[in-house]
Amino acid sequence: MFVALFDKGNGLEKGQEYPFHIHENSIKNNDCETAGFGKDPNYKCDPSRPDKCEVGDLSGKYGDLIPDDDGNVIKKDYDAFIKLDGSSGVTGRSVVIHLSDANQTRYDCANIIVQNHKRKRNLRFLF
Ligand SMILES: [Cu+2]
Repeated sequence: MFVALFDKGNGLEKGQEYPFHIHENSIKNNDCETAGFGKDPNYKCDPSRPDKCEVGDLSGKYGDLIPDDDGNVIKKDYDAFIKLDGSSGVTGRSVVIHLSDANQTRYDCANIIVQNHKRKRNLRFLF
């Protein structure tokens, strides 16, 4: 499955790195705290062994988001472990972008909406 992340730059700053993960819940009332649990903060995955990574640890597998001069981020990667449906699927969950601070402050978030479901090939996160 292709994971595509496209950020139109709503305040992301050049020179900063932003971790991002899939979180367990969908977001309610535009409050990123309602996304619930994301990555285990005590587990760091090895990008060369994505099969050992938490499925939702996108920055662990593919690196943090690094904005360009205009604050835009386009990140695309093939991920063989993310599924759309089922108990471990991403449908109904969310993506959270964090600051690289000690608290992993939740900077922004969005619900995952599956498009082109017939193709089951393309997952896009739009912020
Ligand atoms: Cu997270």
